[in-house]
Amino acid sequence: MKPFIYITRKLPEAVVAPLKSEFDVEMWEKEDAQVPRDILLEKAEKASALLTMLSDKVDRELLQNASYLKVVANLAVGFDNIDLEAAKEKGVTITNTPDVLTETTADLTFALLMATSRRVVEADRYIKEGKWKSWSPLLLAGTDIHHKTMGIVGMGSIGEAVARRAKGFNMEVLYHNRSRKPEAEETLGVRYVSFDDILAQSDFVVVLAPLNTETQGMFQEDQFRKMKNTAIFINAARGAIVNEAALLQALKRGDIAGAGLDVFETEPISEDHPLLQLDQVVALPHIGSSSKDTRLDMMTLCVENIQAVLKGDNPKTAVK
Ligand code: 8YV
Repeated sequence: MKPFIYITRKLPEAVVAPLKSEFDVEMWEKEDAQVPRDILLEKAEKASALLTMLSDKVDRELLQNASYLKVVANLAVGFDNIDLEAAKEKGVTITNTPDVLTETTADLTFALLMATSRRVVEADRYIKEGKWKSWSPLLLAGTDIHHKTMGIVGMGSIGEAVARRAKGFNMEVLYHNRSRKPEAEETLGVRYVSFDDILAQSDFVVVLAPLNTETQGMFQEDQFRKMKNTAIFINAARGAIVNEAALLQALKRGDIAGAGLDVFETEPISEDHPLLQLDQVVALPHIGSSSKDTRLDMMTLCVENIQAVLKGDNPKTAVK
């Protein structure tokens, strides 16, 4: 019997063809719904490999009953949906998709920053709703980006790629990270400061940290109060790093001026969520890495990682 591989979303045939020639492959086919938990558990019990998304919980319960499982290839650089400790105990290799999505995610982060500060979405809505009747000097006046200060929270490779873009806009770039990055300081001219200094000094606070026990709930009412009231908050990392109720209040009170969000505490966020009713919020449906080329590269990397592990080789990008 061929080893069984379960893929939790419909992926293009060309991407999965190399797996299908060697293994028994099944995909969740519905594009408008994610695979229900009971089906995922049932498939995992038979699978040698799973190709998963962030929205699939690969927890102890799933891993304990997955007797044949050798590898979980997560279609994301983040792996906060996976219990790494339980996977290690069970000898299951976890892989992610770093590097291939770095530049694309940095592009989107910058797009979000620009859209929020220059009110691009509001302006588009304004013109399409037929509101553009005359020109006035302060029509949809936004906030400048150039020569301002960006504070990056989480200086991994995506943080560095965003810093490089910021430097092209003549911005000063501060960063806060678990560990200092001397090479980035030297090559990019970024400056390490405390988290409180990021909050106090930045015109743009940009969150690009992974979600873990240290970063969960890092932004509460206090943190927003410490920010400039002209500041714009950008989150392209994980919703749970931020207390969303505190963010909403900060925006309503005017503690900060705006927010660009690609991620939310609960995804998909409901359309009547109060954050989405604010003009100073630009919201995106978690599309940081979503360019056609990059998503294809991510999927291909997942397939290669599965092939490697099932052949007994080391995968390209195992999570350590
Ligand atoms: C994922 C992401 O592609 O890589 C990550 O960690 O957040 C995105 O790039 C997306 O969430 C699909 O799993």
